[in-house]
Amino acid sequence: MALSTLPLTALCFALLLCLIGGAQTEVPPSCLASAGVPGNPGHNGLPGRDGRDGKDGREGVSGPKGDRGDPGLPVPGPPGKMGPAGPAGPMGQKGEVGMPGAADALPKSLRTEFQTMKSRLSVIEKAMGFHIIRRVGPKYYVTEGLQDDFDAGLRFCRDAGGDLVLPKNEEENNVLVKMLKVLEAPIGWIRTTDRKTEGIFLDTDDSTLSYTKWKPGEPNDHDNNEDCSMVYTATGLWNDIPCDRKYHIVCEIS
Ligand code: FUC
Ligand code: CA
Ligand code: CA
Repeated sequence: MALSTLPLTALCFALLLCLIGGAQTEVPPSCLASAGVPGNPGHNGLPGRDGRDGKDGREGVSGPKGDRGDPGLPVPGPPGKMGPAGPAGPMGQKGEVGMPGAADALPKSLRTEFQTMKSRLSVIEKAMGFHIIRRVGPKYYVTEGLQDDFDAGLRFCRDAGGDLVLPKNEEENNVLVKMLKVLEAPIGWIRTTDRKTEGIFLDTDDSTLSYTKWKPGEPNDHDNNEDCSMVYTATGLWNDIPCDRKYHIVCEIS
């Protein structure tokens, strides 16, 4: 309320009392005196307290688009998970010959001796896989006393790291016969056939025979059906015979 309105309020209050009093009786003399010249207006009152906050305004319109940002720093991100393995690439080129190893540093003579001993040990270890073993010069004749057809005999001996026996001299033929006697076998296979050219008996690598011991009149290709060969234990002589017969198998390891 303004300060200047206070005396006016007091005046109106006095006038109101006067009028209330006059309603009961007649107007008192004091009321008749209030109708004089009005006084000076009072001073303005103190400012009132702040009003309550207004309601929130509506959302303004969106501002203009900002400038393009600076380019990012070239910092690599963390590595991703490993992908599945790709297909094998093509084989690379052959590398250069390496430096001489410790063994190559040995004198040539010792290197040769070392290689010879390794080869001999390999032969002996293969031979040791058999129950019956005989040494013939640099070779070992070995057997398990089994009987089968010619091709099974070839496979059996080759699987053991050797070959079906084929004597190359009289001593070897004699050792083969002795082993067949130990087995009480009348006949054993020997590694020569004329499957490639009828009448021409060759080694299984197609090389010619340097030693033979055919029984007189053999090979005769009896019944046009004899392409494999065997040795008779009794005589040590050779004979051509059908390949599907089953005879004792002696192998050579060399
Ligand atoms: C001789 C041999 C044959 C066969 C036959 C019973 O003719 O040459 O290979 O053993 O006898
Ligand atoms: Ca034949
Ligand atoms: Ca024959």
